[in-house]
Amino acid sequence: MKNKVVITCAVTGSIHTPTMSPHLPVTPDEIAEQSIAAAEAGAAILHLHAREPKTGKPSADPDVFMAFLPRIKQATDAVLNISTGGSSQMTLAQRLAPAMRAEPEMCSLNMGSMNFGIFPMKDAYAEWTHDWEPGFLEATRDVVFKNTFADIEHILAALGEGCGTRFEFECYDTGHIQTLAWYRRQGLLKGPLFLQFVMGVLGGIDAAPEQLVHMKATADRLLGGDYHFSVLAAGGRQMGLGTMGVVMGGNVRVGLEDSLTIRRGELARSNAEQVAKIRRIVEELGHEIATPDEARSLIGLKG
Ligand code: KMH
Ligand code: ZN
Repeated sequence: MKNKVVITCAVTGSIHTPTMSPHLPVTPDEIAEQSIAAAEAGAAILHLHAREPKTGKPSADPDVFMAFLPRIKQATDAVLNISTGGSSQMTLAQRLAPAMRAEPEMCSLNMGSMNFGIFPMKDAYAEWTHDWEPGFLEATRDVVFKNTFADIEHILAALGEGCGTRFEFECYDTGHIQTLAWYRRQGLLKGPLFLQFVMGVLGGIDAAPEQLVHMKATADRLLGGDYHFSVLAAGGRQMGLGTMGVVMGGNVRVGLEDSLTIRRGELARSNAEQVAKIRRIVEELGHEIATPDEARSLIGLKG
């Protein structure tokens, strides 16, 4: 029997800037409100970052996370998934601090080091950062989003073994699936694994249907049946490739972290609007969406 479809909503992220959309949640209140509405609209999993309330700059401060996590937990039963990617400008210790404090059911785990191209968004960054950090964006051209084997093992030990957290394995290219399969063969990972195919980040695989077929074929070959996948396509391919992933038997991630629009040329007014749209598509295709508890049992979360 086909599993129900797990919708993840990535609520704010660290890539988009407040100058790109007035609807991007920035303060703890805004993040909490939009997360709760996204869960009510059908998101079983909420993937969460934090931002400095005044500037909107990505924040790794556990206190900022704790200003919205308990509120979301109290108002919904959604799975809370805390980013360990943070932003490519943070150290690993900074990236892990919020999750080490919250000990969530789920965290992201980025499966390889890479270039991470945010410099094409230069106008929005110029407008946003001019007061607090001139030259910020140009400097990111020389930054590696660092996720070495040692980093991955550290996260698995600290959060996986230490806290019973399970992971959204972020795979930005087929090589990341090979790394995941290697750790599985070493006995460091217990299935079923939950893979997020991250498509369309400059530096990773591009967001094209052929590439999604290739990612899925690679995962099938290297992981057998011991995994579930979800599709995240950055920017304008979000809904199209997400839908294709569902048709291929997978799950889907939406949210303003990954795309600011609801359709070409039109800003989404909220995360919930994107969740509601993908939910309509999923249901029109004849699938049911998973509740948070159904997502927990699919992924083997501690609950
Ligand atoms: N920003 C996305 C492309 C993370 O938070 O660990 C990937 C992401 C990384 O969600
Ligand atoms: Zn993220």
